[in-house]
Amino acid sequence: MNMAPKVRPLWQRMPICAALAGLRGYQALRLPRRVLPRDLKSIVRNWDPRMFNQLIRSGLTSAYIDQPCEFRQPAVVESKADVAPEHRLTQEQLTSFYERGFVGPLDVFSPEQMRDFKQDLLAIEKTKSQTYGFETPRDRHFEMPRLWYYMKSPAVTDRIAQLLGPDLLCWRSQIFYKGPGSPAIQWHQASTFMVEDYQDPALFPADRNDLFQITAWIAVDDSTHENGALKFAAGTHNRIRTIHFGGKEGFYNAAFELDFREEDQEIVEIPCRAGQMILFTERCIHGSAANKTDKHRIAFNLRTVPTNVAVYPGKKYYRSVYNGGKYHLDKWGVAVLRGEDRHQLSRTIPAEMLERGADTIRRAA
Ligand SMILES: O=C(O)CCC(=O)C(=O)O
Ligand SMILES: [Fe+2]
Repeated sequence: MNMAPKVRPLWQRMPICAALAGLRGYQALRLPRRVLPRDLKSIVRNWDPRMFNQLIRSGLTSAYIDQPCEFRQPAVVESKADVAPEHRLTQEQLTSFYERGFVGPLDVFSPEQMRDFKQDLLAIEKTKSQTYGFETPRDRHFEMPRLWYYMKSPAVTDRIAQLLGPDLLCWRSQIFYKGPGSPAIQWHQASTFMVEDYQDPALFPADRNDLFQITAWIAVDDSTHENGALKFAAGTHNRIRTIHFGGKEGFYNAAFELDFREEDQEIVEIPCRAGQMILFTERCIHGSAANKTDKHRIAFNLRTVPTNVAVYPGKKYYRSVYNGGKYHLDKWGVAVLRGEDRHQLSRTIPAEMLERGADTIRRAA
C-alpha cells in the first residue's frame, strides 16, 4: 500500500481507483482469496467496504485513518476489576472517561523517581533497539527492566484494569523524546492500528465497537502548555474519522490531515507533573503542540489490551508509515501486565524475561 500518502497525479489515480473497485467487487462476491498476492489478500480480508468507498469516491485523496468503528457506550458505567482501594477510579472519573475518551492526570510515580529514570531513557535514546535492530523509541521495555518495572506497577495497571478488565497484556510501549523546538504531533486517532501499514490491523478484537485498547501515557518531565502537553478533543472517540492526503503539518513521516475542525470540539489540554499518568482510548483524537522551550519533554506510554484480543497473529513483520521502517516481530511479543492470559492468542514474551535484575531495579526505583 502507499506508504507516504500524498496526492498522486490524476493519471496514476484513475487506474488505482479502478483496481480498488475491482478488489471491492472481488470481496463482495467472496471470491477465493488464496489465489491473490499477499498484499491484495490482506486488503480483501481486512478492508471494511467503507474504506474502499472512501478512497474510490474521493479519487484517492482521502481515506479512513484506521478501520472504521463506532464507540459503543457500556450499558452500566462501573469498574471492570477489583483493585486496591488507593487505585480506585471514582464514579465521576469512570463516567468522564466513557463520555470524553480520557481520564487524568492520575498520580503514579514521584517526580524524584522520574528525574532519576530520565537519565536511563536519555542513555538509550540514540541506541539501536535490541528487538528491531535499528534506532526506535518503540518497545524498549524488552531490554529495559526498569521501564517494565514501572509499566507493571499496580498504580498503573489497577487503573487500566477498571476500564479493560483484570487480565491485561502490554503489546507496545513507546518513549517520547520531545526535544527542544520539536514540532507538534498532529491530531490523530487509531482503532486497530491498521493505520500503520493499511493492510493488516495490529489488533483483532471480537467487536471493534467495544472498548478494546487503552493507552497509558506517563510524564517523565513535567509536561506543560509551553513544551507540548497532551491535548484531546473530548468525545471524538465516538467514531473513526477520515484523513486528507498531503496535510500541512505531517504526522512523523506521513503527510496527512485529519478531517476534523478544532473549533467544533471541546479541546482539553492536560498538563502533567513528572510521574503523573493519563489514560485514554487511542480512538479519541489527540496530539501535542510543538515544544517551544529549550529543554526536553520526555514521556513514555504503554499500550494495553485485554487477553481476548489477538495481536499480530501469524505476522512476521509490519511496516509503520509514520514511525519509519520494517518491524520484524521475531523478538517481539505481548507480555502479561496484570492477571492471567487464559486465551493465549498472541506470541508472548514471558514476564520473567523482562524482569531480569528486578531486585536491583526495585532498590534503585
Ligand atoms: O507524547 C505525545 O506527544 C503523543 C503521545 C501519543 O500520541 C500516544 O501516546 O498515543
Ligand atoms: Fe497517539
